[in-house]
Amino acid sequence: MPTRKNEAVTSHPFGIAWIMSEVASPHGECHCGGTHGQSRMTRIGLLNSVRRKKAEGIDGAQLEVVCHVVTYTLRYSILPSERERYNICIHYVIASFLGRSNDKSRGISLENLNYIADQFKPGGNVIKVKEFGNGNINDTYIVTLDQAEENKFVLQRINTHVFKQPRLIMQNMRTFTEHVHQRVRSEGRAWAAPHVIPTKDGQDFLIDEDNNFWRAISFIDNAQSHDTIKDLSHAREVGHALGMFQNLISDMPIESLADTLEGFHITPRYLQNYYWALLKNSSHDTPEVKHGMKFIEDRREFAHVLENANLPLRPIHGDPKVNNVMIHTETGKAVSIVDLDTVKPGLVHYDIGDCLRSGCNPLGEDAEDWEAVHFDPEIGSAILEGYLTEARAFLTAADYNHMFDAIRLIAFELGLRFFTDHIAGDVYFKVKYPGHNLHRALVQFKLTESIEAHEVDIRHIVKSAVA
Ligand code: GN1
Ligand code: MG
Repeated sequence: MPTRKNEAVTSHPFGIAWIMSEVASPHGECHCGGTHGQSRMTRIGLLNSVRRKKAEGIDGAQLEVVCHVVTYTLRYSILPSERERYNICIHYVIASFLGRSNDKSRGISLENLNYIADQFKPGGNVIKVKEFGNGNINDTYIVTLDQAEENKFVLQRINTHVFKQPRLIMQNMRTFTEHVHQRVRSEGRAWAAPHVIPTKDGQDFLIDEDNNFWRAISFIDNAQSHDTIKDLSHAREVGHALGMFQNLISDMPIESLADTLEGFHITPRYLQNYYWALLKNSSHDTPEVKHGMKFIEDRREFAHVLENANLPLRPIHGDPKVNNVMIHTETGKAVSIVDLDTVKPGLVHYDIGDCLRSGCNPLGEDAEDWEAVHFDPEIGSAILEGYLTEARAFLTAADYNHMFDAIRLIAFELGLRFFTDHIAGDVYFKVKYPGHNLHRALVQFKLTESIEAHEVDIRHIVKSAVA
């Protein structure tokens, strides 16, 4: 009798048969950089692992990782030797079967998670803790309680390699929430701001015995987010949400917010980190890496455009990508922007650029075919229209002059960040397969190219949205 998990494997849209045919396909061999015989070794090794582990039971998500690994090794000749490619493949496959990857995010037992969730529960008993969302930095879980009201909350383990002073995040969250609750009350808006749920002994966070930093925040009911824009009305709502968010915090003194992540969105700093990473790590001679290096070199001067523009520091969100905007499930209206770890002083242009680079890329950050990635000006126009209904209240003429630069820069910057992390050995962003960061970088570079090609349109869109 097959186990339930084995059934999931065979009925998975990719399926074992798919992997086998993909691995055996001639296009794979000509891109893999090895000889026929060597490719077979990779193939046989992988399939043996898959078969061995299949007998133990694997699920669809794990199989997806396998697919990524297989297609990666065939598509990119990034690793210097066939033997190395083989070893890394096997490492990732096995790690994914065991429920671990190199993302440093796993390894917490369900028992521990339940125990930690229990320390925060605002009432009732914990009945389920489930991984949630697809954040690249922190680990997020949804906790379900056995009570009728407020029966869910969000539990997060903050990545302290990235956020070195997580207490500052909690401090900002308190300041921010108080301010926004007051503003929303006085202006009578339908807007939800997630709040901190304290531990049973009244603390904002919990540090477990392995020194992990945990915090809990309220769950926004009847709302959901999407990874890409669904239609133009969704685009307008995403833009509107960002305008509303920035407007709600526009009167907070920047001194009241701590800098939770030094250097965040300062593109010249990322450029410096990139050169460091190149110096410290060897072997950059694959076609994809060479392409990325040339792409960055050609835009080296441009990296300074916003930092040199004399724009004012204001409170910003820092990460207003499409899937951080919560949309009401019935009305389709935006009701909140979540992920408040990078609410801090910055340039509103970082937010505008981030919202558009994420919203106007219909194929998404993980687009399978990076060469097909493009910027959609129609979506851009709808996002800006929604944004400006709120943001007109606080933007100045100088702000408008740098909108095109912002959109181009943040796409480039994210590509640069992913690329640097690839060169540095995947130390910052979580990855699901070897080469994931390189792939993500190629997606953002392609998007940047498309933004550059649409310069006249985008400048025109900004002008007409402002008029
Ligand atoms: C990271 O973890 P997540 O997905 O919320 C990153 C953002 C990037 C984003 C790209 C603190 O955000 O800057 O735009 O990935 N956050 C941090 O998806 O670096
Ligand atoms: Mg984030």
